[in-house]
Amino acid sequence: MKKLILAGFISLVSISSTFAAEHEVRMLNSGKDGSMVFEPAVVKAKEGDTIKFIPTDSGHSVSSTYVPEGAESWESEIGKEFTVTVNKAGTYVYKCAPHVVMAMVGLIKVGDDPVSDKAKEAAKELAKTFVMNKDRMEKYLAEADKIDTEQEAKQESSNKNTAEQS
Ligand SMILES: [Cu+2]
Repeated sequence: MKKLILAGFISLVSISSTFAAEHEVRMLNSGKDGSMVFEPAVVKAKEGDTIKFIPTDSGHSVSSTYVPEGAESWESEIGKEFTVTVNKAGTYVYKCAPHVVMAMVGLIKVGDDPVSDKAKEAAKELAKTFVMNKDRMEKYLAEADKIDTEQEAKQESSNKNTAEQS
C-alpha cells in the first residue's frame, strides 16, 4: 500500500513538471494600452514556462533590463521571434530597445511571491527613460500585484467552499 501511494505521488510530481506552459506576447505598433506595446504586457508564469515574443508588427525587439538572481538576461534581434524560458522565480523586466522611450516595456512575474523591491526599483529606474506613456510602468506593476490578490481571493473562496462542504 505504501508503495502504491509513493508511486502515485511520483507520477503526480512528474505530471505537474511536464505541464510547463507557453505564454505568447505580441509586439505591436498599436494595442489596448496605446502605441508601441507588448500584449499582454504583464505575464504571470511558473518556473520552467516559456514566453514566446511574436513580432506581429515589425521593428520591435525584446531585451531584459532586470532578471531575478541566477537568471540569464537576454537580447533579441529586431523583428525576430524570440522565446525565453523563465527558470527562476521572481519578476523579469524587459524592454523593446527601439521603443523604450515610448514605454514599450513588459513584466513577467514568475512564482507566487509579490514583485520584489529590487525588481520594482529596476522597473522605476527604467521608467525614468520614458518620454511618452510615463504612467505605463506604474500600471503594469500594479497589474502584477493585482494578479496575486485575485488568485489569493480565488484560493480563499475555494478553501472556504471546501470547508463548508466538509
Ligand atoms: Cu518596439
